[in-house]
Amino acid sequence: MATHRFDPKFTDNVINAMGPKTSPRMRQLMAGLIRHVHDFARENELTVDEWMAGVKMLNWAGQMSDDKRNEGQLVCDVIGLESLVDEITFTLAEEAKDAPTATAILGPFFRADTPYRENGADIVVTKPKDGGEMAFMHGRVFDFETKKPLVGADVEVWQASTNGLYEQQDPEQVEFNLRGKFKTDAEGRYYFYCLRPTPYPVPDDGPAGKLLSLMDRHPFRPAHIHIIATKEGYRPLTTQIFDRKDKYLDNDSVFAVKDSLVVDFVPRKDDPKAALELEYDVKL
Ligand code: MBD
Ligand code: FE
Repeated sequence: MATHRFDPKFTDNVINAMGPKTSPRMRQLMAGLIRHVHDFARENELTVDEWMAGVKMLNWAGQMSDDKRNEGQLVCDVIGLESLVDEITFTLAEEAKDAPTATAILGPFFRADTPYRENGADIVVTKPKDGGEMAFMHGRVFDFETKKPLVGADVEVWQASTNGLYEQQDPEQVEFNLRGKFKTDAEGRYYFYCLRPTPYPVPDDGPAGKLLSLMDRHPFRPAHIHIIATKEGYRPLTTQIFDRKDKYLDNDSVFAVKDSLVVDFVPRKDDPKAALELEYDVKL
């Protein structure tokens, strides 16, 4: 009696309702998703109120999102999903021992329309009110197998200001502040001025922040600079680099830190524009 209260056959029925025109990948993904979500509900004896709270959170995330804010992605980030997908992708791609530069997640503040700047440019167009620390960032892009420098590769970077806000979140910053796209020169070099990045909280006024507080977690990310490096004929690289001195390296709210992506800012001499320097080579 009552054996069908949590009968897993119900789950099979739902999965088997898919028709023959579904693609094999869609069938696999939806079958897995339905199975795990049903198991989650059964294992936890999910209540109607708890399920509806989840639905409300999804709707809230959708309502908050526009071209300046991607709350659905941020919710995935705080439960580690974007970092897990990144790890799966990188691990599957990493055949060789001397691998290309490690990947990290894109995050919600990338802008596809970032303009090119000349090497040597200063991406700090709106100076932070508290000054911030200026750094000269430079390096080369290499082919990881041949070790040859790549000429004409694109290196795109973006970072938050010292108030913890990316340009599109902050009416005080000019458009594309702290963003730039650079082409490597004849020696494969890129170089520009930026800020030493500072730790900051992910936006916590929406469902992602609500989830963090319900899980008794802080919203902080360690100081980082985002990088996308591309060159025709190579797998595009999306990554982030992290300041070794940051106190949140071991507890990033979105779980993106990898050891090989931790870098050292060092003192720079005889440059009136920057007292710090960061050398970072990218291997594609
Ligand atoms: C960020 O700045 C970020 O880089 C990621 C991955 C998630 C939230 C805020
Ligand atoms: Fe970021």
